[in-house]
Amino acid sequence: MNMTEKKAYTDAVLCLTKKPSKAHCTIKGAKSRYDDFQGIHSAQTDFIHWVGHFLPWHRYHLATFEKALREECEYKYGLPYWDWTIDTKSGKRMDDWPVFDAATGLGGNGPFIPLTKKENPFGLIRTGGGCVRDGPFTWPNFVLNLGPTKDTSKTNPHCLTRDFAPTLAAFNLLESVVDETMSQPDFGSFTRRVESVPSFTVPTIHGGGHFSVGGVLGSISNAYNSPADPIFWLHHANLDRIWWNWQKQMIWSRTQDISGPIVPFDYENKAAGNVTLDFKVNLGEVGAEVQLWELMHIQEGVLCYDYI
Ligand SMILES: [Cu+2]
Repeated sequence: MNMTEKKAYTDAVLCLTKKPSKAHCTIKGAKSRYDDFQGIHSAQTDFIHWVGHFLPWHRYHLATFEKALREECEYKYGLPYWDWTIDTKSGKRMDDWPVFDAATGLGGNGPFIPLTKKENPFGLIRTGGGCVRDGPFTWPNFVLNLGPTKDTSKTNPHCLTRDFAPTLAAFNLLESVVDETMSQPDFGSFTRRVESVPSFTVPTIHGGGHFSVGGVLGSISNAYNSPADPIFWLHHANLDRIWWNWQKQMIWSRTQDISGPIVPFDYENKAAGNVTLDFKVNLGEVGAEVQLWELMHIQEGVLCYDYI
């Protein structure tokens, strides 16, 4: 992305935070259009992670967010993605990664807030925790109204927080982890490799992006409200790009390959079955109900975009 495109993206995100919510009948605490997109993720968090439709649901969420940027905020480009392997390879300190630049990126870390052992049970080495201090998304220019709890009926204006954990970036956000993910033979094993296990013991590209930036106290580490951090969209677009790259290796079969549990963590199918192509997902008031087959190809069904 050039400077003009980067500025257009951050301007368009800020614009969405100034437009009134259209989903506040169901997401009662939502004030802005940006809240709508955070709120629908929050409301559905317990049903869209550790399931077969994790990747398609987030693909649909991203495409609908991009549509809002373009149709409601005069954004003329595509949703950007963040290929963190470039940054981990660069050898630069996380604070110096271009994506966090105050002038041309999304701003950097929050100030350090010490935590007790109880408050940081996994003992993560983290370096921030407070409100983001520079860049386009500082308080009160950028206001989040939902969270940090999962109750979307309450309006609670607060700042964006970040809590960089550079050791997690160095452990998870690597080309070798992408390669291992890309080498999975079928969708079931691919998506499990993306989500991996909910701990910090196995490197994973999904959790790696969330927790490297969000540590313990950062907005993007909050499972329900992670879209609060505008870097959420860039991280998930990169995961979606990796899924698409995997699909393109065998385009015909892999755009029809879906599996994984309907019920979170039900990998043994003890509670219910696996999702199939006619499984339905929705974005509530934010986007219509669709079937998974409509989300399998990024230029077919309800989607029309590409990665360059
Ligand atoms: Cu999510």
